[in-house]
Amino acid sequence: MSLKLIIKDALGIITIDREKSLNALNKQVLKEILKTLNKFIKSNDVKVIFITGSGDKAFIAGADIKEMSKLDPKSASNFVELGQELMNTIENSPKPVISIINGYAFGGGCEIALACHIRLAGDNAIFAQPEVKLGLIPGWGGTQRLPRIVGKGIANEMIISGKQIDAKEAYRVGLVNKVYKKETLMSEAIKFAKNILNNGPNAVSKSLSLINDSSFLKLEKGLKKEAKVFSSLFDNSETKEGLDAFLNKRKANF
Ligand code: DAK
Repeated sequence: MSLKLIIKDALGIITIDREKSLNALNKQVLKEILKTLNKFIKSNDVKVIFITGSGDKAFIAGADIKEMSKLDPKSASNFVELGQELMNTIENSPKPVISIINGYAFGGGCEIALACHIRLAGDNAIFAQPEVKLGLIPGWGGTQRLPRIVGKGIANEMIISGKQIDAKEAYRVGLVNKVYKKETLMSEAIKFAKNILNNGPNAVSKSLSLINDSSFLKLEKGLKKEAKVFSSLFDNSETKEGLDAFLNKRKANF
């Protein structure tokens, strides 16, 4: 097993445990993350999911270049499918998936972070899409998700130069939601997650799904869908509980 897993207080934490290779992603790790993610998505004990890397140097230094150097077109296609299935599973997860970026987030590592709903970084985090330096292009969604998050100009710059940006710059361009001191990153991330855990899980899940839809739906269609989902909530016990709790000045029991 290349992962360390913890479930505590409704938080499922996936830690990639390949510190010596800076948590680089080989086929085995991709399969294990995908399997765990699907397990956490089904589990009643998990409401928010974290993905992070072990050690204090790297989140994920990209795809495992040693393994990748042996790929041929057929095995490369297999590798891309597995990677894209993982990124899509993260992005479409009905439970929030948050990347806790504790160091280098390069190539496929940056792409995992991009697929997550929220990115929290330590002040030592460094981001890059350096594939062009290897004669490659981002293959797990970097060319599609990065411009949607930071805009085309910054995405063009990062992808065709392969340059590194630090946590401060990543925050400035909107690549990460928050930057914390590296020593307090995990404790701050847990506090951050508690704000989500207190809310109605169905409302959280429906919101994530509609926000995802906004990437490809025309505004008019997106608004219609939002109105439909909004109305459907009035048949839902979670919504009734939330409204009743407010009116009776008590904490909602979701
Ligand atoms: N893969 C394998 N091993 C890696 C690695 C990686 N990506 N990154 C680092 N390591 C290993 C190093 O080889 C070294 O191992 P030993 O020599 O000790 O055995 C160990 O981790 C420590 O690394 P360094 O000695 O280099 O540490 P430094 O602090 O000096 O430098 C660094 C840290 C992150 C700046 C440097 O390690 C670095 O530049 N690493 C490579 C980063 C990189 O280029 N990552 C992007 C990879 S490309 C695909 C779709 C997507 C992708 C692939 C295929 N399909 C469509 C098929 C994704 C591609 C990528 O992610």
